[in-house]
Amino acid sequence: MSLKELCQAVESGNASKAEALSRKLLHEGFDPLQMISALTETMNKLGELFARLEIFLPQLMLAGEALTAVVDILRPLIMERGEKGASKGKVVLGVVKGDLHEIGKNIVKLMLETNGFEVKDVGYDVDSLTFIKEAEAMGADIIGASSLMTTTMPGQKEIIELLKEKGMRDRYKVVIGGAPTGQEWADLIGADLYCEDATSAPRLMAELLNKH
Ligand code: B12
Repeated sequence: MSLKELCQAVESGNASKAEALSRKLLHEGFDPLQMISALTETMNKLGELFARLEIFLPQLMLAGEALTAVVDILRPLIMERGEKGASKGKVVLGVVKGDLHEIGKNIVKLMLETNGFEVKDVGYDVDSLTFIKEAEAMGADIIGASSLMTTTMPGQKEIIELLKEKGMRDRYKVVIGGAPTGQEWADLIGADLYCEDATSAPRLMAELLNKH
């Protein structure tokens, strides 16, 4: 029994096998965050196979569903370990317009909540104005925007531009993430922070808020 088998089960889109294996691994004392990180690599690999037409959409969909099933099993455990106490900050979190990739965003939400942040999940395929309206309604500190496609990355930029237009840029920190994004893109669009993964996000976001 190994992490590799779990990755293979997700890769082949076998959700029930992936669920059973993740339960076993947990039972053996495996770290749930280590599992998520290995499975993220598996999904990146699948993305490459998909781009090379070596696998097709149905396989991506099944793998996505299997990963979601595993995350559902890991969630209570990660939550249990979470910090309790005063809120570290309020975050509006969503996936930008035109983009339906929500697995990463859901993991970020889980990690933020278990590390003392309040999160308003605005879902996926969210237009820029909605991010801002939700941030106003929540009195958020941070707007977190995920994008998984080069074609939807401009949505992150649009949020920042719209904040500027409204004279509200100083009110919220804008944090971006998602596989095709990066520090260079964050600098280019003037985002306050780029996070490569969900594990580092709570610490980096807390640092960002404490800076000011
Ligand atoms: C699974 C998947 C799908 C699933 C999504 C299921 C779901 N419910 O989310 C399905 C099958 C539906 C799908 C559909 C499509 N997909 Co797709 N998909 C993927 C795949 C393989 C994995 C994504 C994933 O879940 N990764 C696992 C998670 C855990 O990682 P993550 O999302 O990167 O998130 C982590 C970090 O990035 C970070 N993070 C992410 N967001 C944020 C936000 C903040 C604020 C912070 C702090 C951190 C953070 O934290 C997360 C956890 O560590 C990627 C490949 C890839 N390299 O990403 C392609 C990929 C994104 N898809 C792609 C494509 C082309 C499509 C389709 C257009 C295919 C089609 N022909 O229909 C559609 C588009 C649908 C749409 N409009 O959005 C391309 C995009 C290419 C591009 N233009 O950039 C990719 C890159 C594959 C490829 N190489 O061709 N897809």
